[in-house]
Amino acid sequence: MFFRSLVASACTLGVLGAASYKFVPTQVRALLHSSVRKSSLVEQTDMKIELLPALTDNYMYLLIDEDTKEAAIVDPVEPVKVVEAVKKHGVKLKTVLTTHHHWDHAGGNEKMVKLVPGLTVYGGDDRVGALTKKVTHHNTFKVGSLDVKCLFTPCHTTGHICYYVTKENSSEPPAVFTGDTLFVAGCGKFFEGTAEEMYKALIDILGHLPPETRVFCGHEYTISNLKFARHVEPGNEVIRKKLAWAKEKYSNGEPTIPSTIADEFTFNPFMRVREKSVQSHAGMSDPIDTMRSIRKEKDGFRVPKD
Ligand SMILES: N[C@@H](CCC(=O)N[C@@H](CS)C(=O)NCC(=O)O)C(=O)O
Ligand SMILES: [Zn+2]
Repeated sequence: MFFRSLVASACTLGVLGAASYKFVPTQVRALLHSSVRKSSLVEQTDMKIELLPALTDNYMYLLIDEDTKEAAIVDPVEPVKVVEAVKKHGVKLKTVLTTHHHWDHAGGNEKMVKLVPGLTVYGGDDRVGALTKKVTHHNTFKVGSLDVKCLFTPCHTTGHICYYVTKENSSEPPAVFTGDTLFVAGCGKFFEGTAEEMYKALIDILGHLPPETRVFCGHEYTISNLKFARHVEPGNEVIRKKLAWAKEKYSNGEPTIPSTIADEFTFNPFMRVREKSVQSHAGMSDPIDTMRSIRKEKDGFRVPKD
């Protein structure tokens, strides 16, 4: 686990900014660019979403409108990989969707717009590189025939945006790109926000999306998140089953993403702060106090080996 501790925090580098990345030794940088993780494709008749692994545990997502073959890329931190995927699918890349300004998400924007001139770059924070359209809660726009709605979810950062994607009259599930707000079985650290804000983001905003909505998050943290979830709710069988499934996926280099909003309510402790089992673990009776308490606990949690 030397590898993990060495490269643990692309996000920390993000907080420090791109300049500090220059001082990371070359060997470590090479490790950051893992190539063993497989990409994968979620195919619907209305939209396709290619999961593109980036850095150690980040994801970029290529969103394709099947009707017009127009595409958007979420958090293109490795723009060359994006260009390759765009060529492979034969689509027109028009849009960049930036979830937040951290380096491991927005750090590729400047290069992305150089490689593909004319892109519209969306984001909710002036700190986002190459930003052309600043958005806030419930702003909407199109990617081809797909509708994108911005969900303002400040807490991990003050300008964090999730992107909710639907297609009119479709019988297939919508998609939401949750960046570092909602992870599979976890949530982002509260770098610039409060438990109240994360409660609003997870329960009031994301939690009210249609339950079948597919969740595409910013990092592959599922195994460590589920180990913490198991610690919070040792008696929750859904968590144990999901952990066994996630370990199997991970060992094959396959993503554990997407999940759904409905599934998150069954195993994600931060989505379950209204449950008695989670509240009693925290020694709290209020959901927001529970959110604050378990986030603090997870910040210092030593992830067990098994
Ligand atoms: N715990 C992370 C460490 C890296 C980290 O702090 N990541 C940021 C996002 S870049 C975060 O919000 N992590 C959520 C968490 O640790 O629960 C891991 O599993 O590798
Ligand atoms: Zn991140």
